[in-house]
Amino acid sequence: MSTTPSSAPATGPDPLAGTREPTAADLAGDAAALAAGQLPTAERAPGPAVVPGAVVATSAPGHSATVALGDVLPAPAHVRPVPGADFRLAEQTVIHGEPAARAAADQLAALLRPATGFPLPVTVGPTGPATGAITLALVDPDLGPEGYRLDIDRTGVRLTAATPAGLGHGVQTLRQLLPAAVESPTPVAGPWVLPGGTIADRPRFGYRGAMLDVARHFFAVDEVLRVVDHLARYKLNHLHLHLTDDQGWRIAVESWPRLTEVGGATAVGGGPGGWYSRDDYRRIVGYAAERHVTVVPEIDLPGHTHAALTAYGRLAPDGVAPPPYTGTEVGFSYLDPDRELTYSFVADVLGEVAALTPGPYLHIGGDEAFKVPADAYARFVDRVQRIVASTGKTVLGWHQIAPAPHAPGRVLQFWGRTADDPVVADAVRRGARLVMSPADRTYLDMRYTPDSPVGHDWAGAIDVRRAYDWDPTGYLDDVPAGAVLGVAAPLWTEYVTSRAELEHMLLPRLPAIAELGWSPRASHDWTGFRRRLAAQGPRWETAGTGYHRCPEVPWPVAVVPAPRSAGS
Ligand code: TNX
Repeated sequence: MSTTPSSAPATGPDPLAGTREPTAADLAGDAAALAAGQLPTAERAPGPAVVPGAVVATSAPGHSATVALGDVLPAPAHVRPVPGADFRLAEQTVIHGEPAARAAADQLAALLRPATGFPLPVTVGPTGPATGAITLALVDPDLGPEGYRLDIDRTGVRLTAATPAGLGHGVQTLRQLLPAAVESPTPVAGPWVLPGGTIADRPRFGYRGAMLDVARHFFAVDEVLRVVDHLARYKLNHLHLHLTDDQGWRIAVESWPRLTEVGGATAVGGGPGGWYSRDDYRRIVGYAAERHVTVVPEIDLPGHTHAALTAYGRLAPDGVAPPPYTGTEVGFSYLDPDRELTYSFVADVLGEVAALTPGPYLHIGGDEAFKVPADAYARFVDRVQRIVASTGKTVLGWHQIAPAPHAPGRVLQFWGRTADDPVVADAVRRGARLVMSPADRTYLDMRYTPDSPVGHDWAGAIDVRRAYDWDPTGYLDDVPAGAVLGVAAPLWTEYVTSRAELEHMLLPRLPAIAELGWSPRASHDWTGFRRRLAAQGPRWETAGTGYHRCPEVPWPVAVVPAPRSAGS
């Protein structure tokens, strides 16, 4: 097998030689979709968007060329293709893992079985078959807590990492190295060829995430799990859940039951709302953890608390419970920072949420508390930061918490739009670190273009190139690169009401953020990214995932894989 020392130069997307450019037919297909003037089928209809009989090309067995080794999104750090060393998955292929790699081996088998129809038995033990196997092993190849290495040759595939998370990311790479038909929920014809060579990969940043606002509109557990799947596919490792806001309180708190019973009963526009029981939340957290995604729960304080006040009038500054709020204004509600009841409430809520959350962070919001004077606000944040510390968690908050005193480890989520933010720079000098979510680049609730059917526009339109073409460590002045923990893309849901709309807003911008978070800066390249992104379209369509077929990406014409026949 070839070797790639971890010191090999970052080749980024350059080794993508051999991948096809869009053909005239592809571009004609795009034009036709755009001329239709509305969301293409893939965006409107969750569920398999490409079905036999649809107006798309049908492939014979041998449905597509082998994927090039570097055609992975996010772009891997080191790629060394070896021509002629492809491995072909077959009926007899075995997936073998040492005991600690069992979960990743099972996950890989579960991803590959539906489309291939192969049994892909998982065997566990110290050493696997010498040939014809995909072998997963936990070794220490100096690839860090999330890195992995993949060696593919004619005799087999070897995936190694130092941690289960690294193996999980390697599994996602293997999935992308197979043809798009691998996303089919039912067996389709092969061949199932993995390109030969070596990938040695690790992330640029440790925090790569997305936020889902389940407060403005509620999303059921299954919808959240689908979002986790989208994150895991692109190696994003944090799901921030915005659990509370003026329009709804979505997480059960046993010591304050009316928060959900009353505060969870509505949503923007007056819909029925909804909330997660403790078991629902545990299910989300557990499903995410299996995919190496850490859930970051946000309880937005002291503003954005109207739903809590509807449930418990005694928390309201005037002691009177207001009626529910179903509009989209911000900044009018607050908990009184000068009352002790406020802090016993906050301690109860944060204590329960911390106990349910295995991850290290508690997000305390802190944005848009316009009615609270600056000095009272800073005192409030200081005290809440101490409450978070007493739960054993680390504070994350929107960057408005910057003026408060430093708390050990605290992280500010920057959602501003200007490079010059002396208050944030000062907080960084006092020890804070940053997650970058600049609104004009990462806000997935913004429209793609001014005439998009869904979304806000206060931070401008964000097309996929705008989401991609910036640098998380280059955005803010006077902040050292080492203070940036990573990047995250918030999806606020004032105007997002369904799974179809969620996926329309997430895809294809989420992979742009994922690549900023994972890939080496030296590999940043719009042309290569857009070509690799285009190749995700057929994958989403085959998997029944909606996405926005934005015009700046050369989406290929959808291809229906032929059903599997005996021996294919
Ligand atoms: C600002 S960004 C907010 C949210 C809104 C969002 C809409 C932030 C921390 N606060 O309350 O939903 O704009 O884009």
